[in-house]
Order: sequence, then structure tokens, then C-alpha cells
Amino acid sequence: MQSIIQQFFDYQQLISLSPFGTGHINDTYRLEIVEAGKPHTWLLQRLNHNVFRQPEAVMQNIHLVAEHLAAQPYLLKILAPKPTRSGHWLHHDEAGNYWRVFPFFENTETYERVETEAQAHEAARAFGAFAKALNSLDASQLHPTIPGFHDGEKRLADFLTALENAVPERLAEAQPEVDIILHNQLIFKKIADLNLPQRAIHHDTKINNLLFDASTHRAAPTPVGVIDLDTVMPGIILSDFGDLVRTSVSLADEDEADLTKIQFRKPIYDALLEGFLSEMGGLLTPAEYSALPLAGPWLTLMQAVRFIGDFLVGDTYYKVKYPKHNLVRGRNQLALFEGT
Ligand code: GN1
Ligand code: MG
Repeated sequence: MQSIIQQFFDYQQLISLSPFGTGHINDTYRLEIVEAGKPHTWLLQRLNHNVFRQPEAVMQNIHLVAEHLAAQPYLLKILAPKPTRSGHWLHHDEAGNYWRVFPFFENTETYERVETEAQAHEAARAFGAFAKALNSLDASQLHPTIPGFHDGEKRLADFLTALENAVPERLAEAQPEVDIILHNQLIFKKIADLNLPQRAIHHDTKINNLLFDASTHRAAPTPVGVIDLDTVMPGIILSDFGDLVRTSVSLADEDEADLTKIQFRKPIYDALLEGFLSEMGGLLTPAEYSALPLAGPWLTLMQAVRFIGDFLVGDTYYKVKYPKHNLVRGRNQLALFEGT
């Protein structure tokens, strides 16, 4: 790691380096280093270039969004990248990996699941504030860094291809889930046919992509910042509200194998809706507003399609901790879909 760290910092000043976080895609490290005589903490991250095929475009998006947020009346902290010492957003190392550095916000914590209505309200308000601050950014200035990322019809088409190329034993095992997906596939066309406006969208508004103030009460915490801007790109508002619903309304997170723990908590949903609308309400078009109830089911089914599709072809996209991990996640998402 020495030569990588050296691109951003004076390596001689390094205090510590340790793996950090729970993301499925990138590898993240927490780095402590002395700068101008004082210890500072940063995040060093390897960007997964198998997922993000245009790393430079990802960084341009993040930079543009960070600059735009900074020019708005936006109160949350902004995850602006730190350039290399030679002025680039990325260091491309000899092994072909791409590295970048972000600020580390001290005294913050992330939650893997929502426990109280106040948490749900504040989380939705924070992502709503993020969307509101980006309302004035022309989405066509952002690169679609993962083409068709939340295009349900494309995800379904890819899933049908995965069915054709499936590992036979895996297909046999996932057949009930495959049937549920095929049975419900029309929701993807229904949303596409609405032709909702393209906006600058976060696209990964899971609850653990929010930093909360660690010194406030866990039951009713204060959001500090929206993180993980890798998938900021043009999209529809249902992506951001939908992923909030997907990751917040259930008692269990997406890795939970015990399906009895998966339930739709209506009071949490109501708090999400109220929190999101408290920021974005006045900016939604009538079509966006009336489609909001479909956001959760649409995004949750799409996530099931992605997990099961990846299981079928042998886990090539998501990091897995055990052989059936993606199947378990997919079953979990289908149970949630059926509850939404
Ligand atoms: C991935 O890496 P992470 O956890 O931030 C994925 C999201 C999925 C999510 C499911 C680029 O996000 O789209 O919703 O896993 N990101 C990408 O947990 O595919
Ligand atoms: Mg992410």
C-alpha cells in the first residue's frame, strides 16, 4: 500500500491503516496520518472497476455533485474527494486498480437497519434534502456510469439472459424465486411507461449510506451526511425513495435468512414518506408524486432480480460470504416485495 498512500500523502507520516465498512462493491480503508503536525483521518478506497467501467467518469460525477451541493443551501457534510498530490481524482496503480481518498467524518456512525420512526423520518429527510439540492443540477451533465443501472426492463432482460446461462443446480434451487419474479415482471414496464423526468439521483439510498451524529440519541439521531456518491447519475426519483423504503421498512436487513423477520412496518413507511416529502414535496411533478407508492415494490423487486440473477450465474457481481448468500438475499427481497 505504501506507493498508493504516497500518491496522496507523505507516507512517512502514516499512523494507521485498517479495513473499514460493509460495502458490497469497493474496498475501503480508514487511514490516519499526521498532516501539518496533527493527526487526520481519511478514507482510502479502491474503486471496483469491474462494476464501474469508467472510473474517471464516476469521479467527474462526484466532483460535479460535490461542487453543486456546496453552492446550495445544503446543511449536510459533503463527501468531496481529495486529489492526489499531482492533482488527479484517482491513482491508477501498477496492478490496474483505481484509488481515491475521501474525508472521514469523525464522531459519526451508520445504521444497518431502522429501528424507530424518528430514524426513518430523519433518514428520508436527509436523502430528500440531497435530492432537493440537486434539483437544480442538469442531469444530462452527469455520466450514466453504469448504463441502465435502475432500468427495470433492462434488469429483467439481463435476468432472462442469466436464466439461459444459469448453472443448472443453481437454477433448480432458485426455481420458486424465478417464478415469482416472472409472475410480477409487469411492474418494470409500468414504471418505464410513466416516463418520469430524469434527475441527478443518488441511486443507493440505503440506510447505511447515511452518517448520523454519534453523540445524539440513537432512537432519534441527527443526520450528518450522505455518503457513497458512486452511483450519482441521471435517473428517476423513484430510485431514491424506493431504496429508502427497501432498506428501512423491514425489521431485518437484506442479508437476513429468517424470512419471518421480514415485515412491512407501515408506521416506518409513513415516516419515510413524510420525511422525504418535507424536503422534496414541492419539487415533485404530479406524475412523480402519484408514482411514489410504487417506488418500494419496484426497487425491491429489481434488487431481487439482481441478487437472484447473480446467484444463477455463479456470483460474479456481489461479494458473497457463503455459497448461497445471493439466493438468501434474493429470497429476502422477494418476501419484502410481497409485503410492500
Ligand atoms: C451495492 O456496495 P453497496 O452496498 O453500496 C449496489 C447497490 C445495491 C446494493 C445492495 C454499484 O451497493 O445498487 O442496491 O449493493 N451498488 C452497485 O445492497 O451495484
Ligand atoms: Mg453503494
